[in-house]
Amino acid sequence: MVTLLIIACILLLVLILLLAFRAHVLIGIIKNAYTGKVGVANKINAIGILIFFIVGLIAFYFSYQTAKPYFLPEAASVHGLATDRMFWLSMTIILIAFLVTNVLLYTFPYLYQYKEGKRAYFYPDNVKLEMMWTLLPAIVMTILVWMGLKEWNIIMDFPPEEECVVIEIMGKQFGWHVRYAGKDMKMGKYSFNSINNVNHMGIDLSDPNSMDDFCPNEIHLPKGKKILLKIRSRDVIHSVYLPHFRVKMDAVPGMATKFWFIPTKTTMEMRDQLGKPDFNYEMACTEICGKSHFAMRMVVVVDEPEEFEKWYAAQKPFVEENASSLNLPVKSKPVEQKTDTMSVAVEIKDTVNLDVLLNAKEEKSVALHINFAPNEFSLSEEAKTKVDEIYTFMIKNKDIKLEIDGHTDNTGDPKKNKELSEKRAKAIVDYLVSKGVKKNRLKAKGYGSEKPLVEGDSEQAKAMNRRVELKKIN
Ligand SMILES: [Cu+2]
Repeated sequence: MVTLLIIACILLLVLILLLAFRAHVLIGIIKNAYTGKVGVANKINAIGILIFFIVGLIAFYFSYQTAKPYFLPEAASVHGLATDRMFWLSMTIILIAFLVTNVLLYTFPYLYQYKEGKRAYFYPDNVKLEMMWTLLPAIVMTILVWMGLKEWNIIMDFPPEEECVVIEIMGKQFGWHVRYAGKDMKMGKYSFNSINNVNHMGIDLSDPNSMDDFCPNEIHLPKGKKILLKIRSRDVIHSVYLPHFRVKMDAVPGMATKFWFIPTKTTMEMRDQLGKPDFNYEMACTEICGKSHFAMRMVVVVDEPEEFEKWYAAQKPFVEENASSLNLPVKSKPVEQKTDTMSVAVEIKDTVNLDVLLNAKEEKSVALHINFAPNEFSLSEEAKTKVDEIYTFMIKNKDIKLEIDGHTDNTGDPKKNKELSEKRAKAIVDYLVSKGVKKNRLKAKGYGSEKPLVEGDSEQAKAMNRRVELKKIN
């Protein structure tokens, strides 16, 4: 940084010197003191231009070296390696052309500066030279375009869906939702009419194929297998960006786009290669889509195929996980209503303002009413929408650490309530960590029904007491 600043200062100084000499000549003309002879300023100009070029080249080199640590590592996909090769080939050719033209441009004023008695050579045209500098770039361009087109055709040659792991991606302000086809390997239909604050992707719940589709919090991909992304957007244009795989495709409202690729390195292999044990692949949004655009991040995990199979088999279908919020009967297991019900008989609508925590004293806490299904501790899609606000808050305020306390109402066994509240608090922490918040910034605690917010047994009081509290910790 300091080096760059020094170089910038030197360049500025050279520019000021050149301007000063020019001003000196012009003032001479105005004052009639100018004799019309080419003075020493001409020589100094020529040397100045040369120095400008040399200092510029050194700055160019240093800026490259400074930026190098931020370059992406070697691509982790098959087509990524090919596109990177294309990129660096183009860069090399551009660099050569840049050096040749600029060396000529900056050295000629010095070599051919004014000398007494020397006259300029009149050189109107040279057909051979003109043919060369027209044809050479044309041929190089044609070869580059032809190579690029060949790669592009491979990228755009989609394999049949049956050969791929299909992942549906939905972008919305501000987050991603993804869906896998479930055990039957058939993705259910979707319709924008079905979209609500639980069913973010508009999954058509009347389609039998939708029944086992699942919507995880992070994307898992099997190494070496074909991945097909089917991309949609709910509101504005977003852009699916998986930088390490060199995947980028816009998510456009009203139309489905797609991209396919083959990942070649597992998360573990990449961590070893980079020497960063906490490295994670990610899916980001690369379209400036609104004020919380930066929060559109989802962790991507590349597994060995066997691990992927295990993960896939362990996922719970969307309809099962959100049965209570979707008002669907739960088929898989009967619900025992003995502990804290978390029923939605009375729903508390929070207006979340987490900013009050920023300058608050230790004991200040903010209560959030997040609905869980009875006896359940996994987060429904509706709950995730609320937790996403905590995520956005934590990403904006990088230094803040939070304690997440789970509270239940006083229905049922206090011991079980305490366990349940702890699991719910932990589920929130796990979700935030899965989105990329550092683990050491979060703490989960469960209080069960020990610390009610309000006294009483009314449904309203119970609903008020079923909550999560956020506290700032140091
Ligand atoms: Cu976006």
